[in-house]
Amino acid sequence: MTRIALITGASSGIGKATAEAFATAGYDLILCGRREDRLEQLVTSLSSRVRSIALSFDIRSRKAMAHALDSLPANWRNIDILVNNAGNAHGYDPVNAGDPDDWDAMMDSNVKGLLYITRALTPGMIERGKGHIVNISSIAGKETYANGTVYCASKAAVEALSEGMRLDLTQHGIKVTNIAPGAVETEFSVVRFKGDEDRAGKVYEGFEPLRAEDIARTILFAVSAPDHVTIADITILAAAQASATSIHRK
Ligand code: 8X3
Repeated sequence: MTRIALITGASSGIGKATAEAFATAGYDLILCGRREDRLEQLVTSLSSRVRSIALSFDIRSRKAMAHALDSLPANWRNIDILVNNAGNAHGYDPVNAGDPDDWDAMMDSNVKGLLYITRALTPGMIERGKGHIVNISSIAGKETYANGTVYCASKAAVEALSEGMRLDLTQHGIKVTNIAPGAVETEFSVVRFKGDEDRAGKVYEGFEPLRAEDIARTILFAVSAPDHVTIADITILAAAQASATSIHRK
């Protein structure tokens, strides 16, 4: 039977690449994000391969999320896989100078949004006795670096949530996978540096960064594991990267 996967943050980057990888594996896809036009384009581009549906809402709003999920047709409600990918870094400052609006944005999407949608989908998974949640964390959740303190804290929270969800949900047949990527070249740094493309480009200079597809392939690997296997935690770094801040540049 075809499995249904819901991906948050599907309009670009790792989320979009995951939609494409899942399409090659034949999953039905619920593509969530804020940018409706991009989601609709993705639905159209996948339409020859799989059934997919766009759900446009801001993960930070519980109300908008509930409204979007309520609009799902009955045959889209038995969601097997939740990929908690939505999230971003906003700003790059020491705590004494950071913008609290940036902190709110990171905590509200990376941590609270992830929790809201997990809370919404897990009762159904429990009822059906199966499910798989993939949380996209970061190397920043395992190592804290200067100027990224709040982003790192939000991802450290994702690490804790993955562990805790596994403790809470394993008894119900739900698998939880935590994936922690290193330097992936997407819109990530452009968003972090508030549209400064030159500054963002420098982050990936002198080495070959990870691509969104590298993470997507790993997510697909985790959800394709046999029933008796849980891929609990994977850290993926660029080959030139030894830690969050140690990158061998030419
Ligand atoms: C993105 C990885 O190291 O740029 O989550 O924070 S890093």
